[in-house]
Amino acid sequence: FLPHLVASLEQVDESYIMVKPDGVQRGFVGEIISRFERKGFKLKGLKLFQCSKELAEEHYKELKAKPFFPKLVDYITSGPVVCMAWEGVGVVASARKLIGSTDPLQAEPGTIRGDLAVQTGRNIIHGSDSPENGKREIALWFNDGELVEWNPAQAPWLRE
Ligand code: IDP
Repeated sequence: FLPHLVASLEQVDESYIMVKPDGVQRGFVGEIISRFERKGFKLKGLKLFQCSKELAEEHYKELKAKPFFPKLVDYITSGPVVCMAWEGVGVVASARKLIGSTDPLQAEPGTIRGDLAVQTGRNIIHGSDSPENGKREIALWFNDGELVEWNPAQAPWLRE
């Protein structure tokens, strides 16, 4: 394999990132967007949004059997969220690292949850857990016309 061929095979992923209602109420929208921007990922969609109970239940349907599910739906619908679609090579895994563990007390300092939160039930941010879920969640939270295809001018300075 020639190195340039290997590089071109690297998968471009999409991650659905959402500032949860506590993150919006606590004033962390700018800081959270900034961390993804600084890393070098590409923003494709962004909106402030009041989510319905139905959408919250669909988004978290894999957790439906959990005892905390009703409280989780109440939490996510308790105020506006900021919905984001981010694109890049490895963005799903990298976003999970930037976000940190589900329990903010277990999350490493330097991560978003490690720096800014103290409880699983108020962990301020969501990030897709697989490239498949990234695509599914972006399609769930955004309409086609809300996503923008564009070429960031910094691209050649981020990846050789
Ligand atoms: P993740 O957000 O780190 O991917 P998941 O296990 O997929 O974590 O859980 C989704 C969300 O459900 C968490 O971010 C958190 O808001 C909530 N959650 C998970 N476990 C608990 C719990 O034990 N108590 C309350 N809320 C929980």
